[in-house]
Amino acid sequence: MSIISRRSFILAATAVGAVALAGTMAFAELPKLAQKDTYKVGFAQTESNNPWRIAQTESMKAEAEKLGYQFVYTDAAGSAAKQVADVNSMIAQGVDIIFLAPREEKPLIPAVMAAKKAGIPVILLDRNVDQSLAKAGEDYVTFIGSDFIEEGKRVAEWLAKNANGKSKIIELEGTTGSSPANDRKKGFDEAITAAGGFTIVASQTGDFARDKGRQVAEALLQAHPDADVIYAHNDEMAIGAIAAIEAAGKVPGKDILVLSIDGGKEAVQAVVDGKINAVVECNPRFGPKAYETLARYAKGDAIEPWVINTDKFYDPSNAAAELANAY
Ligand code: GYE
Repeated sequence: MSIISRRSFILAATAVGAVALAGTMAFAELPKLAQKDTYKVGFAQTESNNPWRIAQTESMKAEAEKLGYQFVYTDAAGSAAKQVADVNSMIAQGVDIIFLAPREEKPLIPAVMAAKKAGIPVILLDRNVDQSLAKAGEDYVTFIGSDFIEEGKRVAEWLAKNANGKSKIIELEGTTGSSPANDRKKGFDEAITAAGGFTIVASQTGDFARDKGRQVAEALLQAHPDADVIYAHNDEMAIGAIAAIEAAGKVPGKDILVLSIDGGKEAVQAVVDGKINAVVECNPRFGPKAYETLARYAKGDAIEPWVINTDKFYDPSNAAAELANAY
């Protein structure tokens, strides 16, 4: 190679390298958010089939209105594929930021990556994505939500103290592949195994839905007539399970203990009525925290990878007093 051609080779190689580097850097970097008086914010909801989801949407919408932000809302009606399409349509509409409640941990990864590629920051709300496929601070800004492992653990700890000899558990799991279902199971199963003396006789998904929860509880109560505890990953399935227990001629809360997570008004009332024994709240009022995080991010603050919501706990000792505050 002559000196000249060698030099131009090095120059060319450097130029290629710089382009490649710029390419990876652009891809590796989280999209920024400008500080503005108003924003066009997208909220991609998973479904609207329960009071928890309705309270969450209400909170996101009301707070956006209060701040004078434009609110672009989609409801995926229980379909991860629709939710991916919803996020793509928000990208096409040029929203400033997307709040995404990923229905399941893996199928929403392409949506997170598409927004990132389009230069639109994403904040995950209430559910998380698979941590081996996308990361806070790299692919999305942060995850705002409860500690689901802790929620499951709190249910197990209450049961270990208050079981009074009851020990055969039917577990009604949330939506398969969703972070709250995975983590509420993990937290509960580990803590109940550690407590000792309990058996999970069956564990099956009720998809976080009332009617599915009732049907699954009905079938599992028939298959396991000696079951004396039902742990449901959310209120809707717990309320469905109450109907199944009554249909089986048993008394919910007495013959069969019922434990739940969410803490909506109907469930807290069921605690007052003695049909549910204990509920861990999962706070759905995300609005204030969501937009406060948006503002901090726009200001250039370093955002923690997980903005944790704190949850209350309801049992017969406080349910009547707390009823008015439940959503
Ligand atoms: O418990 C349930 C809802 O993702 C934490 O999803 C949320 C859960 C909540 O449909 O009721």
